[in-house]
Amino acid sequence: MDNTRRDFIKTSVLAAGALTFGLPGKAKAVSEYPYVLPSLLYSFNALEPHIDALTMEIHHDKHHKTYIDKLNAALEKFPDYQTKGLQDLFEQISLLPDELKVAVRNHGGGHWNHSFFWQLLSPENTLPSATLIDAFNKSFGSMDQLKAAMSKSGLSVFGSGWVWLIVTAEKELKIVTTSNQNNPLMRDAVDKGTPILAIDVWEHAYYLKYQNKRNEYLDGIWNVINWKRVSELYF
Ligand code: MN3
Repeated sequence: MDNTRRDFIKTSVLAAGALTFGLPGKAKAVSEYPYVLPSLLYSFNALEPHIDALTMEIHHDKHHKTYIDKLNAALEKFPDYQTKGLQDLFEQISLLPDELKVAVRNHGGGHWNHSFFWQLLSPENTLPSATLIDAFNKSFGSMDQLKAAMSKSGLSVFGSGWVWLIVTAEKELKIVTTSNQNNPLMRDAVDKGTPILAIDVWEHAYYLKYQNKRNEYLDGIWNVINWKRVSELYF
């Protein structure tokens, strides 16, 4: 592939990503049925040494792919729900037929959460916008305190789950956690809101490199957060 073509694809993926997630309040579905695995915007080894290449490869190509395959398989039996976006399905999750409800929660959540997470990582050095830094200062005291509080919350998740930074209905920043592949967009979430940052704290996200030391993974990941993307999601 020549560079022009590669740049075109990269730009298209970025544009699709922007459309996909939109901005708080008007976020759209991650893509449409049948769902497909989104490409990463960086290579598997780009986040070394903080996240190792083999973890990225297995996490993206196997774990994320499996969520998509199982979500598609479940939706195959429910044509009426195939045309709804994933976020619509999250919004009405407790009203869905039982079999679909479980699949949307686990595999739909898995697909959305990972598609979101990949965009929030970058090998490049990025900084939050002045607006976002202001918001961090107001809500948490400083950006360092935001990071420390989010790492601490991530450490507190028992078993598998996620730590999120969300914008609440009151337009406030809040750190929340979810278990498994639940997310703050789901109708029955304890803390609802629009995510602008997420960290996967499932063992599959860090075990090969960090083993039981989730705290070290949660320290290291701050080196590869895509603050430019987080800033775009916040307004
Ligand atoms: Mn994961």
